[in-house]
Amino acid sequence: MEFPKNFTWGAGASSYQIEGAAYDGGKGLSIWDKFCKSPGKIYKAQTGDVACDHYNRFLDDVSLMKEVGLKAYRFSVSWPRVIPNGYGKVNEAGLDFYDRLVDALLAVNIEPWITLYHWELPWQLHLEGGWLNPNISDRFAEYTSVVAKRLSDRVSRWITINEVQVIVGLGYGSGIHAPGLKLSLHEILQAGHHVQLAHGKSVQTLRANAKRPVLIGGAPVGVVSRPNTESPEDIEAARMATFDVVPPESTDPMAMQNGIWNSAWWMDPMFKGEYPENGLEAYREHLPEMSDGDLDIIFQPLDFLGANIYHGRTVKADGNGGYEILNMPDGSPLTTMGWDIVPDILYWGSKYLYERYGKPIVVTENGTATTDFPDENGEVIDSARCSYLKEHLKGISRVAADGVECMGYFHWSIMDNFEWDRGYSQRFGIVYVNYQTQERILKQSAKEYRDVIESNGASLSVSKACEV
Ligand code: GCO
Repeated sequence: MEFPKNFTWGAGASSYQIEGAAYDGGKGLSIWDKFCKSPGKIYKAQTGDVACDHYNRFLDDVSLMKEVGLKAYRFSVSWPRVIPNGYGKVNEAGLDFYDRLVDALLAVNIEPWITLYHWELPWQLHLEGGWLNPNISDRFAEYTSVVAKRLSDRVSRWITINEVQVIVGLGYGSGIHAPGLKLSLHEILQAGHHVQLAHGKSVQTLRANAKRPVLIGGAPVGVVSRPNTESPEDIEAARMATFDVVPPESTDPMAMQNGIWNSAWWMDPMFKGEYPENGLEAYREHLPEMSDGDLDIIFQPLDFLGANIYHGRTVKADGNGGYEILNMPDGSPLTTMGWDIVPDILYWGSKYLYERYGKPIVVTENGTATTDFPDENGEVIDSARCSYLKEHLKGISRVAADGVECMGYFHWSIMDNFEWDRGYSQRFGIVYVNYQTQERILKQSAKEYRDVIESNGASLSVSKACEV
């Protein structure tokens, strides 16, 4: 099993999901603070108020990361912790927190990878129209400059915005996520266009303020397909499905939120400087307003494509030059989120994304929720996650052998955390968190991941799925 030299082995988490201290240290409110208090929105009315208390325990958590052998840690900065209202006055205590976190990571040779936006929109900005307000991209650039000025002397890996599809699809479309809006497709696409502009301006700001050479990427969710067989026809069908943009009235099972759940509409502007033809056609009645020059702002030079890939559809050629989406066979494995487990999706996803966009691939998220609990010895034997991890990593090794530039892999997540509308019901961590005591336990998967990292992937060739 071969992985590139200097491959970045990491794990990730996001601010609202782990930090807690929602009302401490001068932090302002975010749309998630408010949304979690609205009845009926979150599983058992749970909130991120305390979460993993990472804000107070980050030093211990960094020690755990060291124990796992991580080379890199991807975390997000909370916009309202740094700028409570979203613009204007900066909260020094908030910046200090990230400053100390960065120092703690560097002290043990873990490279910080910062995501500037993982869904914590300051509440004040929401009141002013949120992502629908055309000003928001300038607000985001201003916030970017505050963070960059403070941290870019030590941080050189940056991701602007996490998963635009989720921000607008679940936040402004289905209302499942904060701020819980159910808007028209036109408004969803308008908000999305502003997210894209914010991305572009943020990249410009990072490059202008960086105190050392930086690598910058975006992390849209990689909604990808895999071929049913490796026939050229099926491979082409899955490629086509991966970059299709379906019309709002489509019955495609993955076309949630009127079809915003796709890759090309969101990735083409960032990585190619244009909206895709098939999207302009599919959305022709709903297109966002754009100004001349918007696409030039959105299309900034990027150093890598961050792909968040957890699962995928299986597709075959339909015999007429099109594709057909297949149901998984009865009894196929599912995560506790109900997501199909199809390990070769990292192979196919990375391959298709690299072919189209030509950027080195960083898998910025991949992982599974499973049912984990400490046994009588206090150990958490998460065999399903061990298998998931190893089988998915094989896809990266294979695609790297095909010549795709693979820069890194970040397992989601370093620790169990607040899974948005699902509250604490879903455990994604390689570290178990007891939310009553805040005790952490390294799961079996963390130990096996340590072996993978130490051997730069060679341990994956050992056939045992999970050593107990
Ligand atoms: C996402 C988010 C994460 C989630 C993870 C599991 O990809 O949806 O980036 O915050 O926790 O994906 O759903």
